[in-house]
Amino acid sequence: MFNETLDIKIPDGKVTFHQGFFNLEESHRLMQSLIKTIEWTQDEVVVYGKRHKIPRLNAWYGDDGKVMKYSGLTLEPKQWTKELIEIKSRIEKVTGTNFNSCLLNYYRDGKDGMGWHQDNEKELGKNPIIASVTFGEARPFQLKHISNKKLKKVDIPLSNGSLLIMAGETQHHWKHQIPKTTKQIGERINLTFRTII
Ligand SMILES: O=C(O)CCC(=O)C(=O)O
Ligand SMILES: [Mn+2]
Repeated sequence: MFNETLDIKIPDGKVTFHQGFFNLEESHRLMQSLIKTIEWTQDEVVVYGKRHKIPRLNAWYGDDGKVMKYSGLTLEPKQWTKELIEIKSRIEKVTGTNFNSCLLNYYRDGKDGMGWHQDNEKELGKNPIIASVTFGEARPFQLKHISNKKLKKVDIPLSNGSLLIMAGETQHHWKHQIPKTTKQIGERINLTFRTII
């Protein structure tokens, strides 16, 4: 694994990808501690009046009062752990942003995933900077433009120890997803650091 920064050239958005942002030793250590120390839950959402468990484990950490609202859920943040503070400081240095919250997702295997969405909740402000850290199995992160159907889907393999930064107007014009797969694959943890206003 090598450290490399790539500017992903997309219209109407700004996406930067740092491969090997955390080295192998750090990535392994951080993944193992996150598995143990994070209070993972599997939330339920209500779609057309039916309750569904979301296909992954998740957790919400952050500064006091920075609640997260999605699909009718309101999540109170848990208090930052030592590992989360370590990861947050590292990415704040490169992004020049202070993050006050973090959504964690634990994809246990290929049956876990996340459907097409935008991170455009009004609590995130107009053009949010979202810093996404991955540990474990690499999964394709796909982006599709919302109005311009001529643009091809963008596929970025989010590898172990990588950091992806979405900024500018990305959340207005693009949706993103982590597709499920029938392949036998290992587990993956993703952390998206955000600033809730
Ligand atoms: O797991 C990922 O890489 C994507 C996570 C994501 O889109 C989110 O937490 O909003
Ligand atoms: Mn997202």
